[in-house]
Amino acid sequence: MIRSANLKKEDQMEMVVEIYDSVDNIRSQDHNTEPVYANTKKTPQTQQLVYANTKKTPQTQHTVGARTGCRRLAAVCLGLLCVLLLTATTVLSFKFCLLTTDRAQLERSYENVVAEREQNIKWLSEQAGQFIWTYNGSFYYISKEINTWNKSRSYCRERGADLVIINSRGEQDFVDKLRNKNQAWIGLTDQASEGVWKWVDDSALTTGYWFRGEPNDSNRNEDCAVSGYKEDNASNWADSSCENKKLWICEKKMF
Ligand SMILES: [Ca+2]
Ligand SMILES: [Ca+2]
Ligand SMILES: [Ca+2]
Repeated sequence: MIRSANLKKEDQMEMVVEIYDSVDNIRSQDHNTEPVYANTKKTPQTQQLVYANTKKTPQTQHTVGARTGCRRLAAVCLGLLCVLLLTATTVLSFKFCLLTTDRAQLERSYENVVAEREQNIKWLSEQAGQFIWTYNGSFYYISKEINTWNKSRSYCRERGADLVIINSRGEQDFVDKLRNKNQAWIGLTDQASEGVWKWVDDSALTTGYWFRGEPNDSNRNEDCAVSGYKEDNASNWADSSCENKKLWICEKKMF
């Protein structure tokens, strides 16, 4: 009887080992498969032995589930990272396009400045030998002869300049020194419309330094402005006949 009992116990152990192997194989193929003992015909004691002798405990099942969750989390994180990279690439590409556009505009501006500088240098070269005065970013030329207002202006324009436009008290003081107590034409006229004084760049007169009583359009024939009508007076402009002959002052803006 004892031998028979031992044999049965050995049989039981062999069955346990077989079941253990089967469970391992099935779980290795599919982690979601229910425990094998559920489909076996073994007794509860055998099932307990199966669990007791196999390394796949419920804790191991939780570990497998946790690993699956980690993989899914990693996949989600990788997807988010891809989206972030794509967004960053798009934003950087857009900014690169803007920078490229700004650089092209800067290059065009630089080319314009260089062209203007070369033009000014050419103008200065053409004026070499003549007496050139500078003030506040402009070059000035005071004539050594006299002429009518229109011919004086033509002289300036033929040299890339124009009759002087006086924009400030400081520039008026500078012109006063330049003309050295002589009268000189300035770039101000009301030939286009009587009483409407405009500078030669077609801008309106805002601040004038007229001598008292001027402009008076004497004999209805005074449409050109002269500086130095009355010396020793800070306000010394007057209108005069454009056909009178006087010195003139050209201004060439550098900026
Ligand atoms: Ca000026
Ligand atoms: Ca007039
Ligand atoms: Ca007058």
